[in-house]
Amino acid sequence: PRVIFSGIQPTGIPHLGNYLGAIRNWVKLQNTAAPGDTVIYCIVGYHAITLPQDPVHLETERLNMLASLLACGINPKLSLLYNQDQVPEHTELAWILNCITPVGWLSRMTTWKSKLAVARNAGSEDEIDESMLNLGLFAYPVLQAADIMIHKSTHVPVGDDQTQHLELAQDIARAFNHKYGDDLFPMPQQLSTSAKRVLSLRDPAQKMSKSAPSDKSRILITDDPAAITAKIRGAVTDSITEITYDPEGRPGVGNLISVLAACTSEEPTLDLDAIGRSYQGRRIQDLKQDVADAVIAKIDPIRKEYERIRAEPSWLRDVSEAGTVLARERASRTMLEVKRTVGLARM
Ligand code: AQP
Repeated sequence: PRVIFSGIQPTGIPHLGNYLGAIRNWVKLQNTAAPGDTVIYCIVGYHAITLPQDPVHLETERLNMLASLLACGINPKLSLLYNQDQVPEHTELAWILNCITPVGWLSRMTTWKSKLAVARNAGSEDEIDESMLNLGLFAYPVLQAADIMIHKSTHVPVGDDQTQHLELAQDIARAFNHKYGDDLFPMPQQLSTSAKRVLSLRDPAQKMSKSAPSDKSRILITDDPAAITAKIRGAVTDSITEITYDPEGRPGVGNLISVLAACTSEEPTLDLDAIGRSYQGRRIQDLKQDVADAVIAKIDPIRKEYERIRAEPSWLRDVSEAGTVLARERASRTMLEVKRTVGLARM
């Protein structure tokens, strides 16, 4: 049986990229899991604090993310859904893994290298300066490996941007098994989605992101139809009037076509060129209207569900607490084995 695990940071309401690229697939995996499979989704607060967060805001975002995942269709009766920061075994295992992970492995991570580059060239409006390059940010991929390994996960649905981190988790699992001569941890496999990366509506050279400064760059799952229409009408494209699908040369238009396809079908093999051709002779405004309608059809039921769920914080806390209990049971079993293996079990 498979143990499927993935996580998301409580750094803001999920956007269309998080939904189409990750959460929608999580729901599908949950609903198609075989008997005996375990499906685990985790809100990773300890990852969020690797960058500065306002404490009051973070508390709210953790509840918002829980409500968002439930609104998108994660069902706590089918999936183990919980907050990482309520399960101390994650950080306990991370420390032990820190002690077998060469620093060189982490220095090679492209996420770290790009943050380093930004910080070194920091201007006044840059998001990261050198003081933010903390040890937690550097060691983040080890905590991610611990998140996966604490549940002995076998399958991890994450986007291509996470491939390097997942390979690192495999290296760490292998290093642990090798050092202690024990096959305690299975090799976690990446479960990729065929979903195209959703790009920023303001700058198609960037992906859509929770933390980008402009609200207009992303569509949130809580946006109402008027907001969605306005953001898509304002999406940056290019000056060519003809509509063609050329994701490299025309990323703005390509992004609209791929969002249209993703919202109207879950079929991964959908022919995006053909969709582009079907708009021949029509205006970009027509395409944008169709994209807005398709996004609204997908997002609006989720928004309504979110509003209903978010109005019940005590129920949300019950869901999180029930998840915590189950997650701790699993995690403490692994931790006991790990501590026995390492020589830290008894006094
Ligand atoms: N634009 C995107 N298109 C497709 N998938 C995306 N994901 C993120 N952005 C896009 C996928 O969403 C999952 C959860 O992401 P995360 O919260 O762990 O952080 P992230 O990848 O760094 O996403 P954000 O939205 O850009 O958040 P911030 O701004 O907090 O860093 C992942 O599976 C990711 O692949």
